[in-house]
This record gives sequence, C-alpha cells and structure tokens, in this order.
Amino acid sequence: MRNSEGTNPGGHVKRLVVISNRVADLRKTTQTGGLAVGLADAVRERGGVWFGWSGRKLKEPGEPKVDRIGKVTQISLALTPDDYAAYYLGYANSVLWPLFHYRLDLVNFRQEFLDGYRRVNEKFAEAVLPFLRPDDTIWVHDYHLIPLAAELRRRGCRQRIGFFLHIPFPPPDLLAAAPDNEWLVACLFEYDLIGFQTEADLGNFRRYAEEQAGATTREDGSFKAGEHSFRARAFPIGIDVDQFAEMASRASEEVAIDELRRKILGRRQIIGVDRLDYSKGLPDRFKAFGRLLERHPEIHKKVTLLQISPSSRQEVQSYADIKEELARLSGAINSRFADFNWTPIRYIQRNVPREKLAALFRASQVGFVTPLRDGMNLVAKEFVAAQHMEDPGVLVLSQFAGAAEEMTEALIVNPYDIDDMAENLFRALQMPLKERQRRQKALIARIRKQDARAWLTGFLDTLEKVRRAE
Ligand code: GDG
Repeated sequence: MRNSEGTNPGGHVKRLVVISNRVADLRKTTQTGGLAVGLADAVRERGGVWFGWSGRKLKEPGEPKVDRIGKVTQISLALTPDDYAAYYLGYANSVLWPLFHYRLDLVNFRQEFLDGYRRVNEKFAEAVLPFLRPDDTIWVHDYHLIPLAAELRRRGCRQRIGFFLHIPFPPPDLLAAAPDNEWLVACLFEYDLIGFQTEADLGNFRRYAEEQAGATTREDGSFKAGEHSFRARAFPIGIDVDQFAEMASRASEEVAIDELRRKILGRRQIIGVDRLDYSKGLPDRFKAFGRLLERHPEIHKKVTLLQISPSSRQEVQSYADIKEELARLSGAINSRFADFNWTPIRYIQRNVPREKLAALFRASQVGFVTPLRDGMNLVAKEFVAAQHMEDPGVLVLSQFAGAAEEMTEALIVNPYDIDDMAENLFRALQMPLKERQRRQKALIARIRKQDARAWLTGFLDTLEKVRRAE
C-alpha cells in the first residue's frame, strides 16, 4: 500500500519531479491557466521538485534558478528570445495547440518551429539532468514537452516517466495532417504512462496507435509498440473543491455590494471566465447572449453577462484577431440593447485575483462555459464548487468540453448552435429551485470524487505500478 505522499510502509518517500513548460508561481493568486491551477493545487500539498521555464527571455539564459516555496523546490530556466519564438509561440502554440483543438485552419507549420521545439526539449533535458536522483518519479506535462522523455532516455535516465496531456488528443485523421505526426506519437511511446483527460481522447490515441503505428493494445490500458511497452489511461483533472468553496464564501466587500445592487434591481448575472483563446468559443457565446435578448425582451434589464477574459499569447496573430472580434461584438450588442441604467455585457480583459473570481462565481446565477473544444475546463468545476447549496446557480456547459463527460447534470449545449445556447440560457434563468438543487448536488458529488488529489494520486499510483521493460 502506498499513501498519497508515495510512501511505502517502512520505506522511503519517493520524490516527485514535475516538469512543465512554465513553473507556476505558488505564491501568486492571479495564476491564469488550467495547468498552473490544477497542478499547483496538487503539488503544493504533496511537495517535490517543479522544473520549467521561468517566463524570462534572456540572450544569455545562464544557470537554472532554484527556489524553495513551502514543500516545493522550484527550478526554473530562462529561454533565449529565439527559442521562445520558435518553441513557444511557434511549434507549441501555432502548430500543436490549434491542431490538437481540431483547428487545422489555424495551424502555421514551419520547419524552424519544429527545430526550435526539438532544441528546447534537448535544453530542458540537459538542464534538469543534474538535479535528478535515480529513484525519482518524473511527471512531464503537456504538449510543449512531448519529446522530453526521449531526450532524457537518450541521456541514460532509467526512472519511471509519466506524461499528462492537458489538452484534447485529436482523431487520427486530423493528426495525420501534421507533417511530423509519426515522430510526435513515437515520442509519446517513450513514456511509461500517458494520461489523457477523457475516454474520448484516450480512444483517439488508441486508434492512432493501433491503426497508424501498428501498436497492440489490451483492455487494461497496456500498449506494445515495437520494443516499447507502456500504459495509457484517462485521468480527468479536478480542483481542490473545499478550498475553492471556502474562498467563494469569503466574498469581498466590492462583490457583496454589487450583488446587493443587483438583488434590489431584480437582476441576474451570467458569468463566463476564460483565458482569451479561440478554443473557448467566446464570439458565439456573445452572440448567444445577444440572441437571448433579441428573443426575450421581457428579460431586458433583468440579466447581465459578466465575461472575464485576461489576454494570453498575444504575440500569436490568431489571438490578436479574437481580441478584436470580441471588442467589436460586445460593443455591437451593448449599443443595440443598453439603456442609461443597464449595460448588458460587462467584458473585463484584466486578470482578476482568484479569491474575487470565486466570489463572483458564487454571486452569479448562471455559469456559461462554451468552448468549441477543451481538454477538461476547470472553470466549469470552479463554478459548481463556488455555489450556495441552498440556492445554487446553473451551469450551462459545452458538449465539447472534456468536463461534459462527467458533468452530465449541467445543461449541455452545442457551442456552434447559437439558438440552442440562447434557449438553454433562458431555461437556466427560469429553472425552479428544486431542480437547481438536484443538479447541484449531483455535480458537486462528482467533482469532489474526481478532485485535484484524486487526479494526482490516480496518476502517480498507476505510474508506480507500471512494469518497466528493463
Ligand atoms: C488547460 C486546458 C484543462 C481564468 N481567468 C482568470 C483566471 N482563470 C483561471 C480559471 C481556471 C484557469 O484559469 C483556466 O483553466 P481551464 O481549465 O478552464 O482552461 P486552460 O487555461 O485552457 O487549461 C484545459 C486545463 O489545462 C487543466 O488540465 O482543463 O482544458 O486547455 O482555473 O479560474 N484566474 C484568475 N484570474 C483570471 O482572470 N485568478
């Protein structure tokens, strides 16, 4: 038996080494981005080493920097501006991100991007190597670092290495459009365990492995491809539910006053919170809210949409485009419907501290989460965790968010169908208390069962059990 810290009875604690593109700042509460949030919750509690890019771009990156924060040793590395452009903006965010989110139209493939991606993965391997101990458990995260295990193995690493993909894994036909897809998937085969968010992602991977890479697979998730044997399974990521609920219940004065004002006016709030990203379905979300107002004049002045979307990856053109489109759309909807005492859409482009977000979720009656494609979507789970159990809000959730696989008591919508979204918003706003409570009860039980700790221990326990081909 092994407990959550990875201790063998009478044995020693196995050290966990997490490697991800960015090292999250565990001291900050404005952390945006699901990987940082999900992993920070898990690692802060368990402790270990966290290795990754510091976020700095330097001509001479120098030696990695070592910091100790609570139980975690953070080791961070700077990148050169060229590496940043080719690896981060280029291959990771202009090839893999759109490709894995089914957006072939936005893929911008260039050989120098791929070269930069390989180069930075080699640099990561070189830099982390001196810090590794023979009995460490290594856990690599996300699409930026797919080739890292191969680079570490080439340098003699015999440790168990696991990989978790935070974003979707596309169907084989789509993946085949990437010039280097065979190499990419072969890199995954170097891990001992590959974790996906959902059964659907795992199914896509299995089909690719069997059909394109000649792998044989077994029911228990073990795979054999050439001389490689490994396991692959779905481990849906979660949040620290109690911590988030607690944060939500400590409403800031500002949020409380705003809530009171709306109560007096009999006005309800729909909330959306997303990094500004084309995968999140924001333009169609705004249009659906506009459609709701168009179809139901009786709710004018009785509802607002609060959308919080801090910018991300602004140096990539498709991100600048979406920003412009949203400014235009919110402006058009507001100028069509607004009155001197009512602004239908409040669109905030700044980063809001996590405590305030939690309180805003609690003060809202509808959580509107409509990605066109999403690995999991933690915002859906945060909205549910933040609700009052006696008087909960309603989650409206895209069928294409990984979270929809588990959160079936949400109102599930098609994010490409504006009418469907508008009607479900209306239904959410009218939903009787009893039905809201029933749905909330089921949803909270589900996200509690599959929380941050269950995700972490589920993955690490499985990794420990994988039999390595020595
Ligand atoms: C990737 C996958 C997967 C957002 N705005 C603010 C803010 N946030 C926080 C949210 C949430 C996180 O960022 C976003 O997480 P998501 O899961 O919704 O989405 P991605 O960033 O795309 O994350 C995703 C995830 O990795 C984990 O595996 O679920 O599918 O794409 O926690 O609350 N936080 C603060 N201010 C903001 O303005 N403090």
